[in-house]
Amino acid sequence: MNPDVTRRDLLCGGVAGVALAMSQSPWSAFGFAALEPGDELVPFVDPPPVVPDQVAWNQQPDWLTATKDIFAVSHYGQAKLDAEHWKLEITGFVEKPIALTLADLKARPRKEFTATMECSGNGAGAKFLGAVANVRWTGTPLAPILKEVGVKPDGIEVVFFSADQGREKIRDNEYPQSFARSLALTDAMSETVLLAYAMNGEPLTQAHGAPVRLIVPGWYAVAWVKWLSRIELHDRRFMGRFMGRDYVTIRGEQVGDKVVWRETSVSRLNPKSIIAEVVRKKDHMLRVSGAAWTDLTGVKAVEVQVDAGAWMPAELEKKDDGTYSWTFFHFDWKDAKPGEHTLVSRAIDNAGRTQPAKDDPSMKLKKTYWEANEQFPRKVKV
Ligand SMILES: Nc1nc2c(c(=O)[nH]1)N[C@H]1C(S)=C(S)[C@@H](COP(=O)(O)O)O[C@H]1N2
Ligand SMILES: [Mo]
Repeated sequence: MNPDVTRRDLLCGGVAGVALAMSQSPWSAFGFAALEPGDELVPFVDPPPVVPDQVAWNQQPDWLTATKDIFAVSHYGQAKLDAEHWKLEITGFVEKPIALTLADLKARPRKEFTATMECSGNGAGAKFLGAVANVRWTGTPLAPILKEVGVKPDGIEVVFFSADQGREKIRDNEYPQSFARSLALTDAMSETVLLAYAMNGEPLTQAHGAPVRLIVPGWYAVAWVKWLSRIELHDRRFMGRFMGRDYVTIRGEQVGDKVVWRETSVSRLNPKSIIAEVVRKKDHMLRVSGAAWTDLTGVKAVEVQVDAGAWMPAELEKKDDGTYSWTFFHFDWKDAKPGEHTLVSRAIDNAGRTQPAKDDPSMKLKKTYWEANEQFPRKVKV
């Protein structure tokens, strides 16, 4: 079963069986400042196909992604929930199971922050781009609620079930299954995990999980369960389709003359950056700009390489609310010769991880397309 993936309801194509739609280009998600008088956009030679009726990304001046421009992924179609009668059950290995209404959640301490949400398939192919967004989320933290219900000593796994359902074949039988993902209790207790009811200052839209979804900053979006309906505490690991079968990354590591293979469930974001724009400034200098993000350790540096030369430091443009959000960067390219050039960026995070090139062994031995954080070269004609 393929998920529905939409971006402004425009279907563009597919990769590895995943249908995808997106706006004009991945860059539309970013939102850089409008050009100044005298500035000139240097077009990429290798742009993804331009869809004429889309707003150009550089005309979206906001650091946040407008809700209408955010990609949407749903594996079982969209659930339609009645917010009035909706309840969130919290049950399983807890002392006091409860069911919270939307009003109950809104009456609790309110927390708001910006966080980057990326589908772990984003960037895995020429047409699977743009599945990343920077959004202001509002909700209430999960941790105090888990404390109040009293997790029993054996409760080690927090499983989030949603209202959207499909049928899954497991071995030889089919079963109705809700979309579900889990977090280890220690991860779920992080103060950053939110039960969100608003995005960009408005109630969550249906496509993005109304009335309530989970926000897990620093994790790939598959963990950000939409249309939340039940939270269960379990005493063992949860292995549903989206934990144990899909969204599983297979990576090999060369150890001596052997390759050791490991399968892991998609979880924390890997460092990633992308060059989104090249502008010729009035003084003829070329400004190369882009965005970078990673897990909660944060982006430490971004470097830019021209025509496979030395890596050069870019300048980070951190924002005040940037804790969990992407960082913009720019690099001033001073001695560009006329002709075609290849530009590429790489992010380095505070955990010391560097965004790998496509032919880096770590990427070559990654055999599933999730966690596609390889460098993304761009060609420009100067
Ligand atoms: N209930 C539910 N939550 C879900 C999904 C889903 O199919 N059902 N898809 C996940 C995946 S794979 C992604 S990439 C994000 C996408 O969030 P968005 O649609 O708000 O962009 O939602 C996640 N949460
Ligand atoms: Mo995803």
